[in-house]
Amino acid sequence: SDQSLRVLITGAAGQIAYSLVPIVARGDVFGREQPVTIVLLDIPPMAEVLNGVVMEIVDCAFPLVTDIVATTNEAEAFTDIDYAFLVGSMPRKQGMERKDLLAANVKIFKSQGKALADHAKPNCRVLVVGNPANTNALICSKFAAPKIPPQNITAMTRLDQNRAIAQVALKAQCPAREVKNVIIWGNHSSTQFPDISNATCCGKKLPFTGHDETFISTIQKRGAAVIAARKLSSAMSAAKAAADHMHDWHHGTSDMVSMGVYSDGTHYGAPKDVVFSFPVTICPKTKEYKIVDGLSLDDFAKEKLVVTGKELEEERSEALAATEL
Ligand code: NAX
Repeated sequence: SDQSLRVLITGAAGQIAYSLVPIVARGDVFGREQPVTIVLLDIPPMAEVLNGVVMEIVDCAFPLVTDIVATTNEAEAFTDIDYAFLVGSMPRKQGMERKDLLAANVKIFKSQGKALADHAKPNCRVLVVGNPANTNALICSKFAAPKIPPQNITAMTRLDQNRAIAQVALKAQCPAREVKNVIIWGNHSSTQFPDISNATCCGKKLPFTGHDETFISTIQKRGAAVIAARKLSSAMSAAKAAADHMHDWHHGTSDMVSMGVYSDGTHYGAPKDVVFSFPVTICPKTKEYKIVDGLSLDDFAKEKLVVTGKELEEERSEALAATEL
């Protein structure tokens, strides 16, 4: 169908993609009436696994899936796409330094940024999930520009937001849907600042607002806790969060949601030219997000934003060196 949206998922043979594909294919992201063409990209050693994933998607007989394209060729994968979930990245290998991992991954996003510029639709919207997500998104945007504006390339902090909402809901003994205005600031890393000082539950201020280091570190370390228990990193919850992020970007939302977005240096003292997680709202008509301004930050919060901003600047200089920018 002509109106089918072309949706790319990279890392398609991996575990997050395995949970994400059915959410997209059922219509939970782009709508129950919206046909989709699912485009899957992974690397050549994963071609056989990828083929198995395609067999399963076929076997689901999803009514909304117009076509399935599976490839290990970047140019083919990025051609004419409307939306991209960039999930694929290199996992940390034994003995690998954090720095080496960053260098390896930003090179993937340099190449995919170029592929976006060369092949994607100019109004394509991109969510980077693969870590280091914020810095990968920054590098991707530099190589996708000027054809794709940096505003169209975002990084995922929605899993952190959902984790924070869930913890608040547990503590307040209310349903998660009643918890609003939880904010994730900064980097998707252990320096992120999950901020509940503006949060509400059932329209009322929380009974336990204020900054709580135990809560903050629970959110910061939740990913590690899942790995320790499951022996695998978060996948179901990561896929759900990626779907939430794209759903809200596509449909708009008046709720405050957190997204890693290109920072122009004019909001909350966050550094310029990094991808920083801010609270945003999204206009349902234009599908453009707007950073929520005017929230007050106390000294504790300001200090947290400085720390996570500095980390993003450090990652940026390593990434620029690794991609020869
Ligand atoms: P998996 O290792 O299961 O899958 C990753 C897949 O990506 C593999 O099949 C691999 O072959 C593929 N891949 C590698 N290089 C590629 C390339 N250049 N092009 C296309 N595909 C490529 O990892 P999974 O558990 O699915 O996690 C994927 C990424 O998400 C990781 O980087 C992970 O750190 C990150 N996460 C980010 C989160 C966030 O909140 N932003 C949370 C969840 C997750 O940890």
